[in-house]
Amino acid sequence: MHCWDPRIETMPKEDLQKLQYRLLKTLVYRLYSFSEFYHRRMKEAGVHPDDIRTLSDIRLLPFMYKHDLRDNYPNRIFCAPHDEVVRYHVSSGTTGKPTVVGYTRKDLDLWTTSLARALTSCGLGRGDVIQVSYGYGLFTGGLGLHYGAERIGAAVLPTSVGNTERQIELMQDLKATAIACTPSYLIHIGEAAERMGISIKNDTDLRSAIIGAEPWSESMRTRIYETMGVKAYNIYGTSEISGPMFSECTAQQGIHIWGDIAYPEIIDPVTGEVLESGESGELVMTVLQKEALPMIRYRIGDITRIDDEPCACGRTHPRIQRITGRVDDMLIIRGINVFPSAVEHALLGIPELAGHFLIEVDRKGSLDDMIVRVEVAPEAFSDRINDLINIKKKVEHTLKSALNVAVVVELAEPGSLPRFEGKAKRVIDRRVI
Ligand code: ADP
Ligand code: K
Ligand code: ZN
Repeated sequence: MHCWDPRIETMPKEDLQKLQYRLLKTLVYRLYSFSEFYHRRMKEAGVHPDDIRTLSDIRLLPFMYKHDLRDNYPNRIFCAPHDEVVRYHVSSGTTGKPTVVGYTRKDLDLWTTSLARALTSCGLGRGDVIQVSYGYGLFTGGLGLHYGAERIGAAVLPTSVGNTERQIELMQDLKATAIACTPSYLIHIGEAAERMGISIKNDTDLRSAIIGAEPWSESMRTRIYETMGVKAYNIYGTSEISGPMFSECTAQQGIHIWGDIAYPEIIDPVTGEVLESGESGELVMTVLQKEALPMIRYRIGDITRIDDEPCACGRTHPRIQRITGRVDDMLIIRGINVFPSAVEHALLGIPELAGHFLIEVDRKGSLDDMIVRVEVAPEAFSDRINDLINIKKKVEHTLKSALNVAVVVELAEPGSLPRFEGKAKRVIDRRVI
């Protein structure tokens, strides 16, 4: 086994837990003293830093939610002085307002360190050429993987998403050995290569793929290996904890969560009770050393379980298993998080619409397609095709800028979409992964 930081990665469990306790204690004291937000939260929950006497006392601390970030838009929850923040990322919003995350130098360094360990654990290092085909920009995927790959001494090919044929040419010309992207984009690249008469398996040096940002399955792993000759590794993270941070190792038996960086818990999403190790529930993360935007017991909303047994690779840090679902209605479209409530919010601002809508998600070929059917208001409905085309364009434009993902809009006649008496069922997801 080759580790990025053997001392930390193979540290005895008891030592790791002691380290986690020390980091937690420091974090809680710091936030209680310096963050108005956390101070108030802890007071409301009736907990004082002195009450944290063991690692499992973490469960005395209150949860944090995505809406805590939105409610404090853009950065009122930040805990570092303004001039110590050196990077922002922004993820798509739920009710109009996006969530902004920020990093100090140390935060960026820890994020990169986390990815350096992860990429090394997938067998990558010096001499590898890693094509980063995650989006660069406000999304955390591109820049995150970029710096992680540089840190381990690999060469980075920063292609970002799109322009697929050129990606394939560059992959061949520069002999990329690994690619980081969403699983659906990887399959799309495989299909595009086939159309170009190029076999990824035989005509390129690509051997590994670091894929995540959306759910995928063991059968996709097999399909990717059989059709492209590429070993796929699962990578996981969310912008609130920094971005993509943790991945599988070569043993491929779950995603190692570096214990000195984050402390994962699994809770019952209804009662908030912490579940026994091995039970499936909602993942809650505490990022132990973050400065600009510390997250304590952040309710990510993903469903998984923790495996604390020793890993075949020799690393001692716990693993989470594949994400099996979400506790909320968040959809992931081409790696981008989309909340139906954000669609609703955006549509409300368009006077030509009646407020009824239906989201249909499908996978055409390998990429997700999202169709939003909207009902035109009776007074705006017209026989003139031009009027309707204009409404459609306006809705598409509004949704694209609200959600950061291209959406096909189909207009429906007044009164034609389903009405609901109870809870509206506004999403039909036909994707099978
Ligand atoms: P990212 O940059 O990782 O996409 P976001 O904050 O935009 O960060 O999205 C995070 C969400 O994406 C997670 O809460 C989860 O629902 C989903 N996600 C990320 N990685 C995976 C993965 N490997 N498997 C399943 N879902 C994932
Ligand atoms: K995502
Ligand atoms: Zn392992």
